[in-house]
Amino acid sequence: MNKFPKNFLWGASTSAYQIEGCVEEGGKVTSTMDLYGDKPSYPKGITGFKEASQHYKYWKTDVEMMAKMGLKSYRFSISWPRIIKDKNGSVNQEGIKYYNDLIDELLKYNIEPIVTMFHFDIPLFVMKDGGVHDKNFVKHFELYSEVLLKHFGSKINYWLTINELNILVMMADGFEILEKQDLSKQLKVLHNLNLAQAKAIIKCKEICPSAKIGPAPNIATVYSDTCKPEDYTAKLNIEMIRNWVYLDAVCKGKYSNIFIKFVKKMGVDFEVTKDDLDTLAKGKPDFIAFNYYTTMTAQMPTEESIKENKEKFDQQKGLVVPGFGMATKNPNLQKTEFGWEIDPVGFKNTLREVYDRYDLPVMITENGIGARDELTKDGKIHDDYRIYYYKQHIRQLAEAISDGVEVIGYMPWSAIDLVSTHEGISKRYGFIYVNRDEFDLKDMKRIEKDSYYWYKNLIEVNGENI
Ligand code: BGP
Repeated sequence: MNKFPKNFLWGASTSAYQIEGCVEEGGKVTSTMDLYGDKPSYPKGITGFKEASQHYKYWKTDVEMMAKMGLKSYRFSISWPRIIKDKNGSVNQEGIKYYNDLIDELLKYNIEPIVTMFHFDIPLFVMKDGGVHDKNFVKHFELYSEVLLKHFGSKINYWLTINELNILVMMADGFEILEKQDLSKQLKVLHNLNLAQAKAIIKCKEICPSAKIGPAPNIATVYSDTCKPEDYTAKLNIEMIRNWVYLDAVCKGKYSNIFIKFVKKMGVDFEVTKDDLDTLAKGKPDFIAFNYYTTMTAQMPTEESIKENKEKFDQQKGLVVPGFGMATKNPNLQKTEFGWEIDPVGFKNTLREVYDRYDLPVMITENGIGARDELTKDGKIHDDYRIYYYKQHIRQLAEAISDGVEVIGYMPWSAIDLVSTHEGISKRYGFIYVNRDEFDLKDMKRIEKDSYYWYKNLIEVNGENI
């Protein structure tokens, strides 16, 4: 029996601000992520994103190495601030040329380019024009998506709208979108991002009718900490605000009644007009892409458990809403050295839940393990823990497919080493090592890790050896 479909898109992922560097080159304007690393609140002792892996300079070498690894697809993001120069929508031709060349190079090697329109990096001119909670945001994003579709549409079969829309909303302060957590503004961010996404989907259907387009949130099955009914309520609450609100908006074209009531009970206005609902209803996706790293476990918090909870909030942990739900530890799971729980069976379950709920094909656009890889004296990187992580997850992916989930492709994080969203370059994810440290750029040499050769073999036999 074949474990994976014949044209399964084995691939790998990156994002522009984490890999490109060279932020002053190519007519790029400043983005929120360029400044993120300079913020007083940014963790000390780790690099920001200005140099990253200098993929802007080494893209040809990188693509050649990806081709030698046998990748069938490559998921990357286009940097909005490399494409649009100002609030009037002037287009930066250098940026257009850069991505056209990159796409052509991928096609030369028969690698399917899978393009994320927006992965966390917002041009500063958009922020100055009201920011993400302002209606202008939708207009700016619609215009940007139109430019992308017109310039690259003839070569792109799969588009992704917004990376981790849900995480952007939940961590709005962390991503420089809002000064502080503020539910009323976060709801505006949520709704604007949903409208912007719907507009991009509508544009895609108009300009590139044969292309497919989907969202790319970060989705995680949520367990109930115990079989206490209150904990199960917390599970339902947390999964609603962590997963389903976002996918409901794009796939069903509406917000659930329970979510609307929840917002009212919190005493916050959430304005959704008839026109907005029409837009959401027209902007339905062709597939669902999602990023999966781990699951979450929820309990109904008490004053005491909230006080005791020391978890810092990031993409995968630390979510607390008093009287509603709180993420807690799962004693059945091991953790990565950066504290994220490892849950391969949860991967299968998440795939099944998403497919079952929305009845659309799915694509995995991130999955992987961040680790402090070591370059040995003989120039090798023995990342057996990464191979082990992938084996466990790809086995569960095969099981999900055999259970009936329609999966288009698997693009783990990341193709090459890049700067982590908030933990520097020492938290490495790549199949390809980049020889630099937090602040010493060394020679930026690219070196294949053991996992590179392992993944190459797996792709060669279409995953049959898993
Ligand atoms: C996802 C983001 C990626 C990437 C990844 C790993 O949330 O989409 O951009 O950063 O997580 O996370 P981190 O870099 O924090 O380890």
